[in-house]
Amino acid sequence: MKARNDSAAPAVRLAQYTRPTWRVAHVELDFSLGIDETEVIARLDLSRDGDPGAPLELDGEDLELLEVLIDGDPVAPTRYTAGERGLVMHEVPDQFVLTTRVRIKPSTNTALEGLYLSGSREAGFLLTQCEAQGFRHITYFPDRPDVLARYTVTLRADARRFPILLAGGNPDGSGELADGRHWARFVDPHPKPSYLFALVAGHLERISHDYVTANGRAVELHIWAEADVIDRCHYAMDALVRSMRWDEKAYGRNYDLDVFHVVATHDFNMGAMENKGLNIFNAKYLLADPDSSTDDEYLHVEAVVAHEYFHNWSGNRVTCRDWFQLSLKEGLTVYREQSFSADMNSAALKRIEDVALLRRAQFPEDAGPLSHPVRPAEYREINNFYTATVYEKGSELVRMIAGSLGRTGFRRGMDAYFERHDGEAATIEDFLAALGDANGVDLTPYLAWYAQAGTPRLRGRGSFDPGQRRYTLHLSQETPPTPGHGAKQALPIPVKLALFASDGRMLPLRMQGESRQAAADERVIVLSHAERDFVFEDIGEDVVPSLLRGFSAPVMLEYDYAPTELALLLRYDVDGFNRWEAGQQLAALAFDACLSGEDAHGAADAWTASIASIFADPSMDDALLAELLTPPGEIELADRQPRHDPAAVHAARQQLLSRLAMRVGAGTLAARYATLFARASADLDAAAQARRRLQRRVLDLLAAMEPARAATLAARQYETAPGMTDRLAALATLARTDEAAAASRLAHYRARYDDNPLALDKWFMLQASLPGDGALARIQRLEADPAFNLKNPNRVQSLMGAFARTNPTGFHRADGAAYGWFADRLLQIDALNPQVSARLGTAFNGWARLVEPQRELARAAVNRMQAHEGLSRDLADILDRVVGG
Ligand code: B3K
Ligand code: ZN
Repeated sequence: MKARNDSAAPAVRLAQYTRPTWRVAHVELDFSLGIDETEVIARLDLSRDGDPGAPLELDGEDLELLEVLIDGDPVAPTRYTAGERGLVMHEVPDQFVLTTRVRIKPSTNTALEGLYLSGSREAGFLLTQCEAQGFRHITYFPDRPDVLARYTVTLRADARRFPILLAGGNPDGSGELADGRHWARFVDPHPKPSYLFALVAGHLERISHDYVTANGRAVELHIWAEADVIDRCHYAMDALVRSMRWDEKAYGRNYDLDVFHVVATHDFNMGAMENKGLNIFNAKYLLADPDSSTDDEYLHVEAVVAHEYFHNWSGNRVTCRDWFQLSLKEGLTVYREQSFSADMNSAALKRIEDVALLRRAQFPEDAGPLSHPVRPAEYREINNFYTATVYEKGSELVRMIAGSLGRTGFRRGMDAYFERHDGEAATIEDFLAALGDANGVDLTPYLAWYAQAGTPRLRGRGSFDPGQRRYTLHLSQETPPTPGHGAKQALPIPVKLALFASDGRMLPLRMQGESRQAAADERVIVLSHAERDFVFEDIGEDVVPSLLRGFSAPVMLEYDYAPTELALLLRYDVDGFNRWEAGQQLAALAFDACLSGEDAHGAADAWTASIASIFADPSMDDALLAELLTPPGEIELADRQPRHDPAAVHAARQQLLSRLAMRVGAGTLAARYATLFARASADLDAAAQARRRLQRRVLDLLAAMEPARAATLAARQYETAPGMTDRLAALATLARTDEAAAASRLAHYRARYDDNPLALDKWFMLQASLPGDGALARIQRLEADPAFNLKNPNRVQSLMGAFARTNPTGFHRADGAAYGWFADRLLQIDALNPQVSARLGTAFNGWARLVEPQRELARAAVNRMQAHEGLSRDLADILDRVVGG
């Protein structure tokens, strides 16, 4: 499919929302499926909703129109216009059945939006992806989420080439046709928007499970995949069953069809898709086996399976009125998914990982030119708004609101939301109103969080008055300007806090004006204005505040802690998240010391000493220790500097790691490594995962100090690894410590996993993230590998995405050569798949903060791409925003 040459398309604005003029009560779709050509007959029961005389306007792109009928009668071509964007018909009745017949071409659809082919012509299968606006590539329709219709879908296809036929809804008959074809029909009783439509057709195998919902419905669960990978779907089935039970318990939500299908594909633009009754997954988030998946991948499969399932209520039963409300379903569903994962695994670790992700992905997004509110006010291309801000920050907003209502209040509010808006297309205002009304509170102040971009800075300052036995915490907030939005308003910021005495005790918190009854030692205060003093009484000594416990609001905390104060929190804080956080802040101060070459306040010493003593503590949990041993990453650390100098940040962080290694001691590290290595197993329980996590960190630390010794251990670990987590970790350490020894293992891995695309992706990714000036040449060798393929989104992400996102020194080399190479590839990809090129294009978001000459060179690369003729709207939108065009 050619790139859409419509980069000048006008912006769509939230403020200009108008209700749909036409409703579709029922739609009947009839597909005659073929790889090169598919015919689609659509019968829409249309009725006018207001605006008499308004024409009928239906969306439709890349459709070959064959026939139009009104109430069964052919319509002369003079009565309609079929243009590039859709079909317009004047002088139509107020109520009628419109039938269209169109032809589409799945095999040339490289954008993977609409109906396309996954895999080869001979053996691959057909599938659809409609969110956000892919349905218009299948048939003419009002392709907007506030038009909800009931769907009846009939699929017809050659029975040998397409033995399995699936669409969303309950099965409603199937049979043979005279000409070697067969058919199957599906009826979905729940009205849904077009973006939730899906079909799949081809050779697929399945695993199944009989499930009975809490309210007594028998449901057949089927996971489908190609024959060679079907055995790797059992973990996903297990996760699906646990997700369904969890949603019944935690939210009282039951599944609502007789069947639920999940399908795996290797050709997918994103993670997965929650189509009603027929979820489609990128294989990366569905397949898992110990030999080829890491522990993190198991966690991702569990989380994404849950996420897509949870959408059945938060997104499908209650959908979005328009795409500006995207976070209504995505932020909420991420929050539900995070809560599920926290319940299934360690809640403290989960919180640490989620906040780390927010800081790694969302904070930089919000600090650069692509910054936008959780509910954007306008867009040129909606696919560019499936961002960390809409998803991850959106989830943090739900978490804040849930926290303010308490567990039972939030559940009461969610029940009210689902009840009130079931079968409707809702807004974020509706969500806040339902939650607020159910609890008798006004949540409208939180709307400002949805409307305002940028990460608020929360500044704190404490002062102790021994005479009055009083501690005053002064809090203030400020949100820096973001593109197009200078003036920022104060937001309600819930701050969960505790006060620590110097011996590590938490003090009772009685605030000024409160009675002397037993006071809690943790509480939440809300800063609603630009600044305020919070006064705590009966405080007999100076204290160290533990602020924003559990990361109670998505802000950057600026509190001028002395290294000794952070060391105290790192030692005593019982909030698992804040304990880790104290370590991160101390590590960041230690990093500053390494970068500047001066450690006037002894931060590096305080951090390494604290971590070394925790390391020696035998009661310490392996998983938390692994996290504590890991300082913030290069991207986060670079964000602390006024100018981003990737090479300097990398060197200073390496120095920080080697200082820590020296403090702990090579002997101690090697001894701990030996103990962990001796316990190696392929088990998947939490203890085994924690062991692997810690073993990896310990080996990496050793590598920072004694690379040769670490390389020997890594080589042995690669040879003996019982599963992928240990194998891949060993390979990564080896590749950083001994290039020659790594080369033979990389070749071995390449051959061993030649027929496993997901394992090969990791092979590309690992090498793409190796730092330094040699990275570009390595990448260029890798793209010559026969397994590299510009058409496959996973492969492109694992080479180019990993390079641009996880390899700052390699990507930002000072001669700009990597930018030039990247831009060339981006243009090639853009002609095939605009969603993928646009996503990669966001790698330039931070260009303006780079040091020279990188800053100028990055801008030049962006400008060169902008000048390219035929750029897609997707990529043009990203590039224009990146350079403020
Ligand atoms: N809703 C889909 C994402 C669709 C992306 C369209 N460009 C997956 C999810 O968030 O669950
Ligand atoms: Zn989602």
